[in-house]
Amino acid sequence: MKKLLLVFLLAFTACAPKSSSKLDVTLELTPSTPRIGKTNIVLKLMRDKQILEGWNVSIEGNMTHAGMGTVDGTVTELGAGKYQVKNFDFNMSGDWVLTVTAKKDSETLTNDVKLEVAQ
Ligand SMILES: [Cu+2]
Repeated sequence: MKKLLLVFLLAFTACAPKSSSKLDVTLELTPSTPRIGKTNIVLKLMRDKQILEGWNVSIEGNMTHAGMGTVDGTVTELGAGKYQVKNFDFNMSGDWVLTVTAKKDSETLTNDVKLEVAQ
């Protein structure tokens, strides 16, 4: 009986949702219309209308077609909910998805931002 209960608990743990919820991301790009090349990005991050301060933030860019590597950026915190990514390398034109992830303590928030990069 005890063994059965343990199996049950393990199954429950595996199905529990991850600590993950919606991250609101606002992008400011320089140049403001993204095109191929190095781009400076300022991310404004909020959750439930609260700015995120002191979070560990990462960004990863992927294109929507197959056969391309991901592009990473180095994120530094500016304060007041803003985080900067210098020289993010949009190395091809077309449809991109930027996955922004913010971690603090045991929480992980993430969201995808879609944008089109011109020639
Ligand atoms: Cu591509």
